[in-house]
Amino acid sequence: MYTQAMDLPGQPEGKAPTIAHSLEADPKLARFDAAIDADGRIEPQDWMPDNYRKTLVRQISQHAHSEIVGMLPEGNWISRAPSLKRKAILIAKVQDEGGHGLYLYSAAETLGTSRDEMIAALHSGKAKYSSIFNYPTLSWADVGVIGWLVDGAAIMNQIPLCRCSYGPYARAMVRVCKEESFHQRQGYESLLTLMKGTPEQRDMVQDAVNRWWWKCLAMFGPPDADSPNSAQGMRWGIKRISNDDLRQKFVDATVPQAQLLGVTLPDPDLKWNETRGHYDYGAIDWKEFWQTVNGNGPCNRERLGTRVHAWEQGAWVREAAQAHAQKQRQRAMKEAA
Ligand code: BYC
Repeated sequence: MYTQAMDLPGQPEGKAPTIAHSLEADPKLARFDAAIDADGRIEPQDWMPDNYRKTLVRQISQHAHSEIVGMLPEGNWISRAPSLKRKAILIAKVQDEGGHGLYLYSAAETLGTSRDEMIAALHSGKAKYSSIFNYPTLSWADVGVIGWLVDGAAIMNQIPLCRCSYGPYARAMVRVCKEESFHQRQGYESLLTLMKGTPEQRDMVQDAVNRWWWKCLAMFGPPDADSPNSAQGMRWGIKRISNDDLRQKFVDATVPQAQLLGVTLPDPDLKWNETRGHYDYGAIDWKEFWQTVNGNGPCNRERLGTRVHAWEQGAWVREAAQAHAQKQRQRAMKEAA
């Protein structure tokens, strides 16, 4: 359903060129810029500007937080899945999201930030995570719609990150995208099944689509003109496609899927624009988006509360794992002596 292609009209390389620094003035910066200009990879041992490091820690840790907070809305449905098959699929999916969080925290750690620091920033409310996970999952159809639309939006955003200039992040994203593809398909397949069911089941799907559609469009971030981090992120080859261009790609890919499914996307302004070769769509409620990003969405407090509680309840597991590792190390040293 989604391709690896990233070509956009009028944006052949997907990133703006960096300004070359003279070798004599700052050889380290010149080497870094040359690597970025040549579309090379920056690795943990390479020199990098402080702001490049900071930007990556911000984005990768926010991404990791989104994965583990993203386990919660769907996790709520594991005990209520309608069949053993759906329960097994949902458990696997939620477990995958936990795994994505772990790859991403590990990628961020290669930049010199500890896992404890990142988790503390999440728990104190200082760090952001995706707005989308602050909305409730009211029915079983929400689980299918999250797979179809939320994971669909995530793939659209994350495929370009497989070519991010920072090696560990780019490599983590390859596996994440493969797993997100499975997530998207299982969601869509679950909705296809519901749409073949009773009128009540079809209404439940339509209701879930109505509640999630606009939130998914906002998930790509503010419009390009109001996105303070985009220009630098694109110049450094961290972001490859802008927020608005990704949003447009998502709308264009999703409309035919909605038609096949038999649901209506809740936007009277959604129509094909022959001149642009894209679908036009209506206005996104950015006020509501910022309210949610800033901690005042419908479920922000509940989500953070659940995370903090899980962290506190899991303290004994972390302590036991550390004690076990310490014992193993001591045993290995004894045997080596
Ligand atoms: N929610 O200048 P901008 C998943 C913030 S997990 C909250 O455009 P940037 C999944 C942004 O951080 C999906 N905040 O920023 C998991 C910035 O604030 P700060 C998560 C948002 O970084 C489980 C400010 O707004 N995906 O798919 O250039 C189950 C200005 O924005 C949001 C990722 O994290 C938002 N939606 O671009 C199912 C992908 N949007 O940091 C699915 C990696 C923007 O300056 N991240 N903000 O205080 C990215 O690609 C980019 O960071 C973003 C934002 C496109 C999100």
